Amino acid sequence: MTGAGISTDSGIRDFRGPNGLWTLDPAAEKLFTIQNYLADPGIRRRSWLARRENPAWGAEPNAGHLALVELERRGSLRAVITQNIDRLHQRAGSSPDRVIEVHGNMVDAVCWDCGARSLTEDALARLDAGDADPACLVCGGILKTATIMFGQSLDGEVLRAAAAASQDCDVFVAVGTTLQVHPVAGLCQVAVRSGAELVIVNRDPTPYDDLASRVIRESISEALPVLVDELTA
Ligand code: CNA
Ligand code: ZN
Repeated sequence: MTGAGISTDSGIRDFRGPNGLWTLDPAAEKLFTIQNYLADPGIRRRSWLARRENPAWGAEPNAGHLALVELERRGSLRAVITQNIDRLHQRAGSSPDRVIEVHGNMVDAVCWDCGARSLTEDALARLDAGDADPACLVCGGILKTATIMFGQSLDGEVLRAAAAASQDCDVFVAVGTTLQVHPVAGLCQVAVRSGAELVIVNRDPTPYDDLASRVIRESISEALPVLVDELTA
């Protein structure tokens, strides 16, 4: 299971690490709350601007993402459960049907009112053309990226797939996540209860470190290739 920390070496900041978006600017958190997004056109405008500036659009996968592709190539990957919305696992070469995006993705957009799906890229083109808060082209409703904001519930089917994978593995590796966002963080416990070994690869301590048989505090892009070799030796 991966979090924002696997993508920092691709130039995408995390939220809660030492240089994290929220660590440096705690007020940014309110951009990510669904109630604020729905209620306040000003927040939506800021949110679309932030999306447009997101470094993920121009980022390339790093050695951490590639290590998980290699784990799959060696036949040892059950799934990549990711909290990330940046699509870098798929772009690195992980099979899309093995990547479980528990917090959605930023490439797709969805209408809050009618559920119509579109591309974020198209909304950003409208933004560039002067529409600061692009509405749904089908019903005029509120458009947002297909990401899960605070206050939104997770997709039940996606969460079930993540829980099933957690119950069905020998080793559960939590990579680059503070394990503070629930219910996803609880998957560590689900895996351990089902008999899996828990390995944590994260620079900062997490609430699940005591449950882990190994905690690796090194750089993810350096440590993950080594770990993959060890796990498949
Ligand atoms: P987080 O809470 O920001 O934690 C990231 C953790 O990774 C921190 O503990 C860091 O110390 C650690 N870390 C960062 N870089 C490295 C590195 N190179 N080597 C070792 N450790 C490192 O992120 P979580 O994923 O736990 O939080 C969940 C949120 C963040 C999810 O909803 C994501 O959608 C959201 N997010 C995603 C992205 C992305 O898609 N790339 C970016 C920022 C935030
Ligand atoms: Zn609509």
